[in-house]
Amino acid sequence: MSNSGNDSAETPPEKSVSFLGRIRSGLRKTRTQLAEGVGNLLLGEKEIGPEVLDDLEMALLSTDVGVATTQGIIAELAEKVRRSQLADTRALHSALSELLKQKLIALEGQLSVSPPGPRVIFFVGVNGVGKTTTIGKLAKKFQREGHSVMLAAGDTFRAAAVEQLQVWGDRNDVPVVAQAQGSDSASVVYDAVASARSKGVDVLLVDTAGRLQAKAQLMDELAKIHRVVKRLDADAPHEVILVLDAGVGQNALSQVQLFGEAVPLTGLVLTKLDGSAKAGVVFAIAESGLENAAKNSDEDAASGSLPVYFIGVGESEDDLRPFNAEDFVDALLAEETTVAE
Ligand SMILES: Nc1nc2c(ncn2[C@@H]2O[C@H](COP(=O)(O)OP(=O)(O)O)[C@@H](O)[C@H]2O)c(=O)[nH]1
Ligand SMILES: [Mg+2]
Repeated sequence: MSNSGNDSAETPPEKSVSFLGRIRSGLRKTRTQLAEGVGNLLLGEKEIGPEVLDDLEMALLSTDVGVATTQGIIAELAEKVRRSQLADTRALHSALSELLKQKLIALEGQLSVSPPGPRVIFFVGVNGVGKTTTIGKLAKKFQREGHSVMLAAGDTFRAAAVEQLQVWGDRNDVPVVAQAQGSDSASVVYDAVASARSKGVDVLLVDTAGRLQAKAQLMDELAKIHRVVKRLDADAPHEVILVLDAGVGQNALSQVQLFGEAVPLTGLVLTKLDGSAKAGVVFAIAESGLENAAKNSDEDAASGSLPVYFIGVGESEDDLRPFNAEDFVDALLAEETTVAE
């Protein structure tokens, strides 16, 4: 965990209510999708009939939890039922909640930006998933926490992409290193790392292009940026974060595979959960046992899993939330009546 004292100091008790409220409203579509199988578990303390687990199975599958994970969960619950460990549907609901939380614990992780800086953080991913938006949200968050931030406009393919970052940087007083559209993005990023080092910036957030149509070229470009940055700092990039749009469901796994072949991924951000009923993909990500490229070999890593650092549950700045297994599952399984929207 981070040792910056700010975090806890600025967390008034009521914040946790709105904090959960936002995640809950962000996961509404998936919760509704699940409700057919899960919701009726809570309609009183009913006996567990044979159709209950079938409905639950269908509900999990329909939110992209994935076949293997779903079957594992159903089998474990069925076993508890067989051993008469679950008195009624409400007990089944708690057991389900526990199981789901256990599955997601390994995905929790804290994005560290502690000194010595600059921490160089790459954002990669397909066009339109939310890379630039996420960079903007995180830049503000880091600033609020007292860190100096710089941005690198590494998506040089579209003029609009460079402008989007520059305009955003101007408005928020965050320096942006950019060159004209079409310039070599590795050279933009190299300049940015050099500048961040000379200015003693704490965090450098690097935007990159995501044209999947030009796949080979895109992957070469990412690999090149990665290589070039190492000439200035052998430890950089300190993080390579793949941004995924939750709306693609299980397809997210092939994007992890694809980008992971070009650059060693150290974390994920899952955006647009609010627009999707497929939030179950988080379980598929956990199940697939994706490894954190930075933690394969060494140190204190309790879990070598690729962490989900943040989830996006809406367009506003407050809608980018650290991923927490307990909050996430509670929001997914919450009773609709208790949910403040
Ligand atoms: N609803 C919703 N929209 C999001 C979220 N994250 C990003 N977006 C939107 O997705 C669109 C594409 O984002 P952008 O950052 O430009 O994607 P990029 O091409 O990967 O840089 C923008 O309209 C964002 O506002 C989210 O968590 N929820
Ligand atoms: Mg962008």
